[in-house]
Amino acid sequence: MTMPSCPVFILLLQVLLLLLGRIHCENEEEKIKMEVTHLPSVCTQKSKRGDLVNAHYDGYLAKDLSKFYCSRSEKDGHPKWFVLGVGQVIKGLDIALMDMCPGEKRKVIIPPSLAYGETGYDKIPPNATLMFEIELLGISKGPRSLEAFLQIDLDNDKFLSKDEISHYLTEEFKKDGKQRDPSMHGRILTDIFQKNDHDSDGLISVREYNVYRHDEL
Ligand SMILES: *[C@@H]1O[C@H](CO)[C@@H](O)[C@H](O)[C@H]1NC(C)=O
Ligand SMILES: [Ca+2]
Repeated sequence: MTMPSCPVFILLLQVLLLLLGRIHCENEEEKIKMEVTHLPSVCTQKSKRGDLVNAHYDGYLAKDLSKFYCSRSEKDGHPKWFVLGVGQVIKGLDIALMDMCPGEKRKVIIPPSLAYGETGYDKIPPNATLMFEIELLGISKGPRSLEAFLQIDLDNDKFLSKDEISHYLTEEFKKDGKQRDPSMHGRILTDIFQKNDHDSDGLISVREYNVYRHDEL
């Protein structure tokens, strides 16, 4: 093997440094700046991916602080319910709302790459950095979280079959180790399908599972 000649070597080195520089810059760009503006003295739980969270958030354009969105004035000012970390809100908010206590408030600055990107959206111009004031009001997990749905949906087809729910019940019953009448399993299963399989196709869809049940609040 021959060594590359000196000018070629230097060129390679420069390209490498350039690439490293770019990666570094891109990482910088991706970052969200976060400031906790209120932390409650008691924190019962912290928000995480898959939780159904209830939050207020007001959005501003960072460049002139003009307000483009206010959850307090939309939908009669009811706070938003959404599943955290699954893309129901922009990426930046999905990240900024993680690890928050109920009652906590944050001020966050979100780069365009984690918001509406190079195209923008509606009132948001292209390449806009956004500022949000967020307040997490509540966290609801429970068996109706999207997290639980995905856990039950073994074949990942976004429908829960009787087999999948039956398997889930078996696993849940094993956890607490209590003796149960075997017929109870079947009764629960029948009950679940009666209450949730609204179109009676023998499968429970995400909507039927009611992951978004708080949407209309
Ligand atoms: C947005 O940013 C991208 C990448 O930096 C750039 O190529 C593009 O021209 C920008 N668009 C506008 C409208 O400024
Ligand atoms: Ca399924």
